[in-house]
Amino acid sequence: MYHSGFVAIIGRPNVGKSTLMNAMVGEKVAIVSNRPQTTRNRIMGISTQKESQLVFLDTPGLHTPHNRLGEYMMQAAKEALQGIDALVVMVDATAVGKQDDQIVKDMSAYKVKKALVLNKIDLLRKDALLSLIQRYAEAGYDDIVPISAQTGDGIEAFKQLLIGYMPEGPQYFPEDAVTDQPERLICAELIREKALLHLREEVPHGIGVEMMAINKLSDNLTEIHATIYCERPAHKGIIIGKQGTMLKQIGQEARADIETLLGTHVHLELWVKVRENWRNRMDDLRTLGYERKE
Ligand SMILES: Nc1nc2c(ncn2[C@@H]2O[C@H](COP(=O)(O)OP(=O)(O)O)[C@@H](O)[C@H]2O)c(=O)[nH]1
Ligand SMILES: [Mg+2]
Repeated sequence: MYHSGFVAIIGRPNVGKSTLMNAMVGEKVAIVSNRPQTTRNRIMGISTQKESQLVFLDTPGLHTPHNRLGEYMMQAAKEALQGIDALVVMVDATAVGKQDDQIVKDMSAYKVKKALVLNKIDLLRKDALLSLIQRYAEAGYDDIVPISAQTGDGIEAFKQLLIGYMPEGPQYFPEDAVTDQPERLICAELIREKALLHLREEVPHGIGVEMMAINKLSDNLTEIHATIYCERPAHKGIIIGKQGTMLKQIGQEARADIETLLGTHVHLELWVKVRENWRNRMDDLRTLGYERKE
């Protein structure tokens, strides 16, 4: 008997949804950063066992959109909820607030198996954890599960719990599949992750990465050309940095991750261009990979 199904991970930005999915999959399929709204697409992560397959849907954090990119992101989060077999609602156990309570409440109406995950317990005192479990005891979830997605604490047990939620079903994806994201999109995301890591304040939110070319020069060498878009001329200077130091740093770190992903040496060329207001322009959203899939 094979068990399988789709599991959506929902919560506000920055609670650790993408970190959890990567931990479940055992590979980095979604980028992670301490900036809200790091994840912009619905990203699938697949975990295959001998007698089961879990297909996770990582989603952009639930927030109030301020531009078309934000609207696209919320649409992606909503669509992830269609046809799922289980729902994981996640809160950051160190920073629970009204927004979380609202999401926990809204999602309790879904008629599927539901787990409420309290993440980041590596940062939490025991008594604080216990009072949090009490706070949500009557919220209508099948299980309340404390974990640390980052250290891996509780992850294996949680995976077994989710497998128990799954109905009988087929193996949806080949056993070596880890994501539905094309390689070129993951490369673009890894570059964006490094930019998020190093850039301050409002610059990161306005960044988009377009892959211009991926050329396999040999079995052991891939050449990649990519453009980082930003919304203001002043941001371009910040991204490039003094004598190009910032761009060099972003490029070096992205290259290391891309080499792991592709399993070849990588020659990475980065450009920076200004595209004002791209987050509100449909054609720009499309070029940067934020496109409705139907
Ligand atoms: N200490 C700690 N940090 C975590 C944990 N899970 C995620 N984080 C951090 O929280 C931030 C947001 O994580 P991310 O997965 O991008 O959150 P998302 O926006 O919900 O997808 C990142 O800096 C992560 O490294 C955890 O269990 N413990
Ligand atoms: Mg995320």
